[in-house]
Amino acid sequence: MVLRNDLQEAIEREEFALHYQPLMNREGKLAGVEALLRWEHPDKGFISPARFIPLAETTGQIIPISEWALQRACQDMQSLAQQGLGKIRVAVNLSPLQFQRSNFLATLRQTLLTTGLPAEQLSLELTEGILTDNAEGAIDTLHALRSMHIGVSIDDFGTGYSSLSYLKDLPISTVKIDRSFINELTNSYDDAAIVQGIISMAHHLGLKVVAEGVETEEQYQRLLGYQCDIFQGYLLAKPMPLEALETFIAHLS
Ligand code: G
Ligand code: G
Ligand code: MN
Ligand code: NA
Repeated sequence: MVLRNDLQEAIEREEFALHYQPLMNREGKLAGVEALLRWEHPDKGFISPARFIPLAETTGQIIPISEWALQRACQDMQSLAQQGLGKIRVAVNLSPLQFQRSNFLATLRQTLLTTGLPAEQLSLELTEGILTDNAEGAIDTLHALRSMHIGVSIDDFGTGYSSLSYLKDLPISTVKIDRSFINELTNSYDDAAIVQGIISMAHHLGLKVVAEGVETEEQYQRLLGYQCDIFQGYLLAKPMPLEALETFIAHLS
């Protein structure tokens, strides 16, 4: 079990790392990367964010962790650019607490300023819950992000209670279909219908669609047929440290 004190030590000792998972477009070119937090505990080894983010949310420790992650992701993209590997777009996951803080936008602006990362290279992943909790405040924040040219994706799409219809008035750019639907795509008519429906409706609303958790060639081919825009999953590439990402990008033709 992960304890608050362990987490405090991890923050102080900077035991966190970011791994990056490539997202590929329909032409097989790199569309961007998703930054995924990792905790490298000295005794317990690697601990998944799924195991410590819920605790960090309740203690508020998510705030320094998130600020570190955002800063790191921006710095890492700048480092890729400086090495001539291109202006790579990075998606950072946001926690509800972070998004709802009154100084969220100010912190974000400050991070872009200090790292020098162009805002167009940053996108943020939010879950549906963030938007339904405090709808009015959330919509204002989304408009501010759009005016800054920061992209916004709805993560884990399809697992919440809301429908695509609520997206029509929100200034977002992308939906990411939850990997549970992709997982069953080729075994379940229901899941196949849901995936096709999401893609078709999202396109009518002018949104791009990412399929996450693409693990098999069969799933990939189906999604291509359904006109999905962007693909993420172990079939294409696993999350990897920055050095491995550099090699990955350098070997793309
Ligand atoms: O990489 P992995 O499958 O272990 O991620 C598990 C969960 O942790 C995912 O839901 C992912 O969105 C979340 N996550 C990964 N990195 C971050 C981060 O930097 N901040 C927040 N808030 N969540 C993250
Ligand atoms: O909630 P979110 O979508 O941010 O979570 C992303 C998580 O999904 C990361 O922890 C990442 O490691 C994981 N992931 C990425 N690709 C795949 C995949 O193809 N299969 C599975 N099972 N997990 C994946
Ligand atoms: Mn995500
Ligand atoms: Na997801």
